[in-house]
Amino acid sequence: MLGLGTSLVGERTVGQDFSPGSIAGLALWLDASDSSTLLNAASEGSPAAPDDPVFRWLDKSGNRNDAVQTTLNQCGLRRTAAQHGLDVVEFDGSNDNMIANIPQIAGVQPVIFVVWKYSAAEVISYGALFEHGGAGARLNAYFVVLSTSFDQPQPMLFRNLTDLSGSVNVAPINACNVLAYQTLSASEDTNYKLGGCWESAFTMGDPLRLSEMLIYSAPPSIRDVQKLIAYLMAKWGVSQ
Ligand SMILES: [Ca+2]
Repeated sequence: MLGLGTSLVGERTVGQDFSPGSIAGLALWLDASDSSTLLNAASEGSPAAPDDPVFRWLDKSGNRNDAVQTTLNQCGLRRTAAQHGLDVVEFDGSNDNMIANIPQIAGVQPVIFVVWKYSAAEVISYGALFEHGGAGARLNAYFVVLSTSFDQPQPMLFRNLTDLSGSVNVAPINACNVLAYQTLSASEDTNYKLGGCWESAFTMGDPLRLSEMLIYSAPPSIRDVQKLIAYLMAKWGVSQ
């Protein structure tokens, strides 16, 4: 673990030409503000029109770890100018989801940055903005929070952190959040399901919006984590 606290979000100064790709280890970069990456066919196709389903979300890391959904009614929708003037992908909280496969690197605990917004005060049962799959991984996905733009527990982000069995308060409602996590298991981090749980019996319950997601297979330095959080907060109009 990096052992970082919430204080590291205090640094906001990042050059406008900063790119997450300038920091080593970037394995996945999903950026909803780039409409050229939200495609209307699983086999790639063309950029999705406003409010249309997104079948493939192109990975901008250069690793081709695209997130994909092949079933029409399980696709998230492209929502334009939805957050700080930028597009987002909206998942319905029912059955929408996309899956991105990140090649596992032995012994490495990935660091994840995510910008998201949820529209309800609580999440039902095993809600999860994303979780990872694989043998045994569905039962326990352990993460540690490196930084958050607010001080609230985030069980909705990952399934079953601590045997969740009822509704969980996820206030504040409709606030855009920037979070950084490091996984505690290096052996189960391969398949990331964005926007929903693996088990269809468990749902988010209400729509959620995903703005940007970064996964680093090589944990960035504390300094670079600060840069990344500052970049995401400025870009998506998130204040402390
Ligand atoms: Ca749906």
